[in-house]
Amino acid sequence: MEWNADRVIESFDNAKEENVLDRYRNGQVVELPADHEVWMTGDIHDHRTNFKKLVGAAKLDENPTRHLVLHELLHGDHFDNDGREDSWKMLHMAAELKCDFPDQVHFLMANHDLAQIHGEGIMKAGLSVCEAFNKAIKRDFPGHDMSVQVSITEFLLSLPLAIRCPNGLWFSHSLPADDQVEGFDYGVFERSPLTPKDYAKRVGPVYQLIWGRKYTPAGIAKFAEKVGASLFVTGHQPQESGSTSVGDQLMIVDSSHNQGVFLPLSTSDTYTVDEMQSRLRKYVSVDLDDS
Ligand SMILES: [Mn+2]
Repeated sequence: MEWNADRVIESFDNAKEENVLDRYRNGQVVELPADHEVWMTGDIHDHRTNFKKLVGAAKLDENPTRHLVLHELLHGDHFDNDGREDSWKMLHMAAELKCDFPDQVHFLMANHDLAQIHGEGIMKAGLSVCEAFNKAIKRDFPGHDMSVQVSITEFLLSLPLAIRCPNGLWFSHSLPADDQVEGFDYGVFERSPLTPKDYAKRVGPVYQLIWGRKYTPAGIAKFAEKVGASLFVTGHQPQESGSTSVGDQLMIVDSSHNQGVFLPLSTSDTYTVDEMQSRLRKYVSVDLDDS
């Protein structure tokens, strides 16, 4: 397939604008209105079937008060024989979806986005996932790869950090580790624009939020108090069965494989973790024909 660099760049630029101008965005947080519906997902990692099922089942055009939360779309396993990985296409589909439904599609920044922005970091099977990603852009946009890469970087930099709902629900890619909750720079959620210091490895609040892994119910409770939330849904930690809960305030969901799940919720009802558990939907239960 022949790709037109100008058109792809235009999509990323427009989606970036929509992210920045999101009518529900306040600083780095998207604040969803009451009595709406929100479908929280886990990391997608270029799982194209799950993405198609999700978008098909959501029927955003027929459900104007339904929101879709997307994160960590890039870096999957569609490699060609030369090690080029083309999840830029997934990102592009998501960017176009944001342009089509700017008030209903919302992103969360994830650690793979940050790695791609910095062009470094994550290795998979001895290969740099960022390099493999850039190599596919070079393959698909000969002579224009740098400008496509820049538009992707700018799009990724425009992603908000968190989404919150009137019922105390909070969505982010991950949460800060226990030992970072106390010293965490909570001002990052109101700050705009963010600075390189915010993204800094290990010490920046963006990094700490989206890379965090070691948290316990006690640390989560403290973070909840700090941000005024009561219940969290995140991704980031792979879940073979699709999901897991941590204590009574956190559900982790994964959308990157066949047993993956997503979580339809109301922005106003209150839930326990068990109630959220019972609302999980497996992608295998969704017919592709729904789309
Ligand atoms: Mn992650």
